[in-house]
Amino acid sequence: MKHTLLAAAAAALVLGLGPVAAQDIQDRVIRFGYGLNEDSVQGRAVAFFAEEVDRLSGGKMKVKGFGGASLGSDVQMQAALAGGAQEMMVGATATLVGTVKEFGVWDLPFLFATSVEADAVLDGPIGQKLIGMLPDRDLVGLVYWENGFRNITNNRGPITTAADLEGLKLRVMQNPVYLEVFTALGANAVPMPFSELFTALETGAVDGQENPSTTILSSKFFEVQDYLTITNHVYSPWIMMVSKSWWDTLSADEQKVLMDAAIASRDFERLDTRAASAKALDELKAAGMQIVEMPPEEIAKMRETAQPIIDTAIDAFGRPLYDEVMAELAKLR
Ligand code: KDG
Repeated sequence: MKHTLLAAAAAALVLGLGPVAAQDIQDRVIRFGYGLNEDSVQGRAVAFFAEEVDRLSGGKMKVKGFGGASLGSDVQMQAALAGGAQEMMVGATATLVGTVKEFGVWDLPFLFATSVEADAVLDGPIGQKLIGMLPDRDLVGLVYWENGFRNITNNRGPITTAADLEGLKLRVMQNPVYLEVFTALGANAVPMPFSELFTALETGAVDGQENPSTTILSSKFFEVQDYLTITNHVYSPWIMMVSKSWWDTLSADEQKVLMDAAIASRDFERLDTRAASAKALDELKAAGMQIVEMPPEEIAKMRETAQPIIDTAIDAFGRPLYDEVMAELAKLR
């Protein structure tokens, strides 16, 4: 080993590459689970992360992506990471609220108005403060990715008013705010893991669902859904996480490789999802979906109906945190 390092250092000096820092990096295989398809924003970003980790570790750290919820749902993977049975995952912050209640702030309807706001707050001190709450639950958060602004699809008919949600059997994420907001709007809200959603739509077990347009496209929901209504009713983040028991076995060099690759993958994913989102509506229209926008006055009715549920959620995770987020947003607006 010593001779190898000396040879590398000599070669680097000859080539003018400067001293080669000896890195404490072992051969490792890292199982990285995610819920969307391999050919999705999530899948492409995991592949990018894997390439970055391979490059930064000199080929020693190998990330194996497992898409399509093949390692389980978001909630199941969170448990696997906490138990040390899986190394990494990316999933919705909305499904973390049962583990760290403060993560409920990110999925409040109508919290963020733009991706610029979301990036600034999530990557800023408040986003990092919440990430700092994860190690107590045996999880390590690295970065936030963008899932995106969520829209409603269904098979019953065009939804152009808040009242049109009445009686709609709507799948929602496993999060109390989503459940209670759509229930208050008159829908028959059904919490369900993402991995069961396509079949539920295909069989008619549910009439509709809500997700960003990029997910509606990459998950081929257009094959089983006729109508799309643009509501942008909530900005939904993803979070990349590591098993803390495994993270603690890594050297500082190995942790830096993962962190540096995570930051690069965050920037890649946000560019990719925003480019994909700009094209998704045209592609969904070409695939046969009827697309309408919810008029502003109807969005206002949705916000009014949602407000009591939002207030209850804020009290549950703590109004000071909400006020801190709103103060940050006020600086940006
Ligand atoms: O595993 C898939 C989830 O990470 C993500 O897509 C969550 O938006 C989500 C949904 O509707 O479940």
